[in-house]
Amino acid sequence: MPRRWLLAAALLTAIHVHAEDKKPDTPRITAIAPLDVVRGQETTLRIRGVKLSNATEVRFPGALKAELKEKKAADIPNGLDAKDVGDTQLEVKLNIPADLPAGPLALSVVTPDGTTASRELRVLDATNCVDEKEPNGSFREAQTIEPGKTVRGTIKEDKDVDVFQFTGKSGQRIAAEVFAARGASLLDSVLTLLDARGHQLACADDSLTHDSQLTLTLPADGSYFLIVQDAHDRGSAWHGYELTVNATP
Ligand SMILES: [Ca+2]
Ligand SMILES: [Ca+2]
Repeated sequence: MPRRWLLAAALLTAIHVHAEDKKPDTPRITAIAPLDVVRGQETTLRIRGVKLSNATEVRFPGALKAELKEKKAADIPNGLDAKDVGDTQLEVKLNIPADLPAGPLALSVVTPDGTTASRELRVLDATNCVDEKEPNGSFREAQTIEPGKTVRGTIKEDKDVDVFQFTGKSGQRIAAEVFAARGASLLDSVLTLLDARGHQLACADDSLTHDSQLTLTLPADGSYFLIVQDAHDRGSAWHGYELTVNATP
């Protein structure tokens, strides 16, 4: 795929320092995959962090119960440090009730060394979301999406680039947003909007913490591309995101 703009974006990208509180001896959640759950579905969640290997429970509010299936050492994604991203992971199964309200859902992990601070998942409605379909790493393979829906995707490996295509109209106002760093993802997103010929119209990096948000009034009727990538070209199963695109006439 044409990558000239990617090089430019990489050169313009600042190096970020994640200034989190990192007490090494405190149990802590560093990432959850996926970032969201869908109402009415059985879900397998993977939770990674620091000092989770003796976890006894993954705790949700109310009557929601999770079954702890597995505890093991976690692979360290390339270029990342176990002190930052944790070295243990859990797998839990849970059924998401169909009547659970859409929105944030907090969870924490209980261990003999203490309970982690809570992290939030998002509860989505199946009618409003669509899963990313690989391969979607080039303009030719772009995944067609509909404004108004949320795409659940992952920058699954180093240099993974996810390309989405939508049809827009001249004068339409587009608002596109990535949700990742504000949730429990390791992704530091960059979001780029291009026209049908591959010319860059807008690019956003850290709009809402490390998450990207852009708005633009479309200049013409036709196809447009949205590209999600990591600011440091890193990727793993823990680099999940939600991409939401809204269009107003
Ligand atoms: Ca992907
Ligand atoms: Ca970013």
